[in-house]
Amino acid sequence: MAMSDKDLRKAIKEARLYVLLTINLCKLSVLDTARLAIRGGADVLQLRGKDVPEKELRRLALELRALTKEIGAIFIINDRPDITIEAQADGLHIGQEDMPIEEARRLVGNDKLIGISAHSIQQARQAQANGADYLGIGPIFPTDTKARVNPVGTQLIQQVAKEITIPFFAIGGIDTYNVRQVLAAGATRIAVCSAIVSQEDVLDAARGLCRELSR
Ligand code: TZP
Repeated sequence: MAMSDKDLRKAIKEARLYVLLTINLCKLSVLDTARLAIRGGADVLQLRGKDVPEKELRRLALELRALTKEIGAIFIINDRPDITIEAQADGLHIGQEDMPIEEARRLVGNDKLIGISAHSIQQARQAQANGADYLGIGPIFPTDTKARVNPVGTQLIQQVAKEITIPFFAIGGIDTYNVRQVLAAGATRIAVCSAIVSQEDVLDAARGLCRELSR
C-alpha cells in the first residue's frame, strides 16, 4: 500500500540507509540491485539515470515502484517530476542546478517528499526554509559518481547536525571504511551509490553499512 504524506515524512525521518540506483553504475540489473539493497537494510531507493533512454527510465520507475510498494521501501526519483507523478513514486530529489523547490513543489504537490542536495550550510538553510522534506549533504569525500562537485568534508556534517532540523543524509564517497567518520561528525543517515550498487555482493555491502549505522 502507498504511504500517506504523514507516514512518508515519518518514514524518511526514521530512515538510515538511502541507496542511489544510478543505472549505469549497477553491476547487476537495477531490479536485482534494488531487491538485494532492500534485503540488506536500505530504507530508501532513488532511481537516477541522466543518460538513460526515456523509455527504459520510465519502465524501471514503474517496476521499482511495484517492488518498493511490495517490500516496503521509500521510492524517490531523481530530477524528473513528470516520472515521479507517472510512476506514483514517494518523492522527487533535485540538485542545486535543477529546478527551484517552489517549482518542484508546484509540479509534484504536497503529498510527495522533496529532497535537495546541499553543498554548503547556506544551501542547507535555504532548502529548509523553502520547504524541503530532507537534504543530501555532500559530497563528503571525493567520488567519481559526482566528480564535478568539490568534496565538502565532515565539517559540514557538524554544522548541519547542529543547526538544521529536517532529516539529512550524508552523501559522497561513503563506504564501510570511512562511514564511522561520518557518524562521528553527527550524521545518523547516509546515502550511498557505488559502495553498494557497483559491488559484486550488493547484499553484503548493504548489510555491512547497516551494521555500522546501528553500532
Ligand atoms: N551527490 C553528492 S555526492 C553524490 C551525489 C549524487 C554521489 C554519491 O555516490 P557515491 O558513489 O556513493 O559516492
